[in-house]
Amino acid sequence: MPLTNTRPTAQLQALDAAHHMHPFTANTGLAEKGTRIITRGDGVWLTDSEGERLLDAMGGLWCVNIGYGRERLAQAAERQMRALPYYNTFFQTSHIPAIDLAAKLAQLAPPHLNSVFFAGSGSEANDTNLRMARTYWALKGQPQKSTVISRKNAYHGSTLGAASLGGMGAMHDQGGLPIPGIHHINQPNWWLEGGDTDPQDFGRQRARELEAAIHEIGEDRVAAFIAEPVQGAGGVIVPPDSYWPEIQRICDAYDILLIADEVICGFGRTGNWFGSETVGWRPDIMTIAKGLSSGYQPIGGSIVSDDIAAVIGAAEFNHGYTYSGHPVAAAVALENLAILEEEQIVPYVRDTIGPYLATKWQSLTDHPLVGEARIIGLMASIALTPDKATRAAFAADPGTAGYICREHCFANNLIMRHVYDRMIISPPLVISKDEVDIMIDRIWTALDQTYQTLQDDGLLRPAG
Ligand code: PXG
Repeated sequence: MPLTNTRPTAQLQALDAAHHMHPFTANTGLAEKGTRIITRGDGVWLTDSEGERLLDAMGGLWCVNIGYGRERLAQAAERQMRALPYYNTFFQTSHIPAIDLAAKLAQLAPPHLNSVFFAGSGSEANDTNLRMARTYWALKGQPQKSTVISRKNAYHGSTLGAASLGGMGAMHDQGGLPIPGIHHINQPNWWLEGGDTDPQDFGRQRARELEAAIHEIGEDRVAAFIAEPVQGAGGVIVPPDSYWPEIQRICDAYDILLIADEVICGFGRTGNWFGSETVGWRPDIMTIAKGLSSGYQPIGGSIVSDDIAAVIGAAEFNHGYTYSGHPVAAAVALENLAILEEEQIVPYVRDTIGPYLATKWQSLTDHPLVGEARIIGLMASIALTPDKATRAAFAADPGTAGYICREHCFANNLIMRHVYDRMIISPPLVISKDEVDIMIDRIWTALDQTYQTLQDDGLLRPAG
């Protein structure tokens, strides 16, 4: 029996406002406005407590790759809960879902990555990676090789370690971050930071900042470089093509580990199983979460190279989470991977729906507000600008225009996010062509309305 909401929205909103602290939110302001309460999901569609249907162009939070409402995942969870709802893997025990999921991930991952350390989320997995990379070098007799290089505007999670690895200034400003031993280089965001430089030259320059940082810190003091194949939460920043091979060249030239954060890019998002394959990286560690279970259960992990597994395995790695490899989460993840394979969803993204969306996405640059449109697989972004020719920012505070656009999207029953003045999407991978058409239609409507609002409010002015 499907659950149906029978409670008044206002009552739910009041309880939410009184007791629920929302992540990344000014809760007092939200309490005054009231939350939109989501009650059901089916495919790419959500239903709210008023019975409105919304097209979820964000796939939840970049994670519902196989879409909402999959009965098979509910059944897998129920079966596993009845058989064994919980057991740990700490003290010489194991269980079937964790064993099968680790083996399946080893099969899906590049050939040299065959071992999995489970976590409950992407943040936890990146904390694991930080400790594992440093421990790896310490066990090899080089404890001073401990600095991890990352990028500004990267997102690697919200725990102390992961937020330090990330490059979000607003996060570092709160709680005394980053922790020591993390170094941030610039991101490959040509639209915002490329100036007059040719995009391909800019891509190479930004990659070579990694080499410069290694020289500055000293190769014998750098443990690893961590990066998303394509920055997601930073605004779906698809770098110029020249960027990725240069990063791989530099990682090969120096004795440092490459950690590919696949939390968003993994499990079909970019048209291959892993974003690393799409961008031609050969990582030593991959961070996974989100699409691993399509968000149906909280689970993450690190898939590591044979070399790292051998070195780390020789000693006791004093690290682990109560829910590492949780049997219900692992069983649900396995069912999710089975569906991704059976329905050939990864080739569908690469060969069918990705190219279909790409054409429509590029056409958004015909809108007067849209500067560049970038897309890779089924993650995409557009940059809003008051002047395309100069790639100008708005005179208003960054994010003002983006927020207005997001509000218009929401009012049109389309969930599309903004990162400052970039609009981003990451829809379920099962989205159909008809649904892409509806999504693009609603985006056009929201862009027209945004243009009108900006004009009415005198906000169409470029920054001086
Ligand atoms: N790495 C990447 C690349 C991510 O995108 C994490 C790690 C952390 O995963 P957990 O499971 O701990 O959340 C993420 C998460 C946003 C947003 O606003 C993005 C994420 C999380 C919350 C908000 O786009 N990505």
